Amino acid sequence: MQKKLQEIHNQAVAEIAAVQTEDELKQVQVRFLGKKGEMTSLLRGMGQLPPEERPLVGGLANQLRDELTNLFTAREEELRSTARRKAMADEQVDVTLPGKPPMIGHLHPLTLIMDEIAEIFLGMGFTIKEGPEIETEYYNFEALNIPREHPAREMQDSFYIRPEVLLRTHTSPVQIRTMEELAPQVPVRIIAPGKVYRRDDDATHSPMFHQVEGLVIDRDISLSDLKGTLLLFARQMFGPKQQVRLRPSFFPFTEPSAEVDIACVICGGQGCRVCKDSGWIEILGSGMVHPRVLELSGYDPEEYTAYAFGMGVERVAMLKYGIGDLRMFFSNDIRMLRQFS
Ligand code: 2NM
Repeated sequence: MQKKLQEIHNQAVAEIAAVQTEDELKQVQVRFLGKKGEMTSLLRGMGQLPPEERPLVGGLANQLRDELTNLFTAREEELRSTARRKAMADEQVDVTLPGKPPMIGHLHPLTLIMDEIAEIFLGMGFTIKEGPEIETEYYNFEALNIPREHPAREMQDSFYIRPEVLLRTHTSPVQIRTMEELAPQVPVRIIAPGKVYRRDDDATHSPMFHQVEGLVIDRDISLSDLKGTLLLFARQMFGPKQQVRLRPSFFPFTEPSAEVDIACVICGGQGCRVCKDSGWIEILGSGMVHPRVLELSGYDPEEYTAYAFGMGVERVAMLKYGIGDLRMFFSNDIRMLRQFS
């Protein structure tokens, strides 16, 4: 019996030392001290002993049970604190490590150029006007003196939503709405920046693009006011020595009409691929607002004159940044966009 107690002791000590988790320890504890465990069955066997040996063996068994209970408690505490230390080591953060810099967004190059254009005209006393991108034929064509048979009216050039309703093909409807709103007040000095839509899609045309158009109405506004204003614009946009020239052109809504060229920003006027060896690049359409357009929107053409102009923002951005393909602005390639942060 005493030998058996010694064996249980040795066995338990070895197993307690070997376990690595509290669960394993619990299983060992049940096996040795539980109701159906080694100690219980040993104490049950006491009945077989001669009565005079029982007190001694009983005392030794109690002693062993107390000793094992203490060992289990001590080992449990040890495993618990090891687990706690490991959890804390896993959670440890080195606060001296450099952080991961967050990705910071920025304005799109077209927005930057549009803001820059707006800023130049704001500096000359213009205010900004906006209007709907879905327009009626009246504001988009009729009020601009664009006749029904005009090629620009053809279905294949515009996005129609339903008869007489379409996505605006230029921002001129904003000028018309402004004239209706303000007539016959003068002076009017506004620019209308925004998105416009045409059924085109290649290296130089996108179905959606951006325009900034301008309108100035007052008494005695002349073509020289137009030229002076656009020369100032070109010099602030492309440099103080920038030259401009006006070339006769035609638009239904202006008379006379002029295309505005700037000396080629790529070759400085020497002749290159971009300016097709002419030394000049077209950046704007412009003209004196047609008397019929003024009259339709409430301004007496006998009393007031006006000039207007329109430019493509993508075109200005391509020239300013030396970008060859318009589709670069809409492909959202992060390597391209990052260059404008
Ligand atoms: C252009 C060229 C010439 C223009 C005319 C008007 C309005 F509404 F006042 F008549 N707005 N914009 C105009 C004139 C636009 O873009 C190439």
